[in-house]
Amino acid sequence: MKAGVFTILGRADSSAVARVMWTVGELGLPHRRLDLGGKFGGLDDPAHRALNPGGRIPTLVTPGGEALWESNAIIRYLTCTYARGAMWPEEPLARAEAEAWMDWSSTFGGAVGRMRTTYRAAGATVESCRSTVFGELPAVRILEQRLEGRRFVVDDSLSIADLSLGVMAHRYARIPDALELPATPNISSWLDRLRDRQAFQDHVVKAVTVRAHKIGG
Ligand SMILES: N[C@@H](CCC(=O)N[C@@H](CS)C(=O)NCC(=O)O)C(=O)O
Repeated sequence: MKAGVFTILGRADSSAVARVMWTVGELGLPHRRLDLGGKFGGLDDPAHRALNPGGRIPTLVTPGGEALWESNAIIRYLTCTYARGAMWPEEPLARAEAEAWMDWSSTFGGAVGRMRTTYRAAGATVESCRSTVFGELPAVRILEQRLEGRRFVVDDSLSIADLSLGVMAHRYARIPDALELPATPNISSWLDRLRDRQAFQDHVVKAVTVRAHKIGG
């Protein structure tokens, strides 16, 4: 692996890769990304499996050659090392609070993922997918409520909680208007704050906004 540079293995339009790329961008770490997964394949290559036993993306290889996997674990490692006391809260209780939101991001991400799969299915119509999509809204309401009166998910500045939730929230915000989802002003304002950040633009907005989404494919 290249000296002095973090290597991220994974296609850019994966949500899990995007959140790690966003983190690396926020931290200003020298890095490169190599395509893997999706149409690029390679997940089950023995060389990749040796780095990442789970066989998914992303995989991070440090400048020292150590490999890490699971995006949230990678985010914790990078912020603990390079943003301790800032994006990675040092005080144990504050950190546990941020980590709870980080762990919960899989619940939120799962809900948004199921919404997307439902409305993007071939032949789906507003009528056919509405009740399934609306059935996933409780997770959205939890985040909306959490952001009431808050600029970021914990405290007043960007943390590991935002880094793990922001990509799927960006995807949620792109669900077509035709579905008439209830307004989520707190999530919208928070996403505006995230979009003001260059690293979010570079590694999330430009990377995962791959095509216009419409109902039925
Ligand atoms: N919990 C894992 C999820 C990893 C995961 O499922 N990644 C997806 C992309 S978001 C993947 O590897 N998909 C297979 C592929 O892209 O070929 C993480 O956060 O790193």
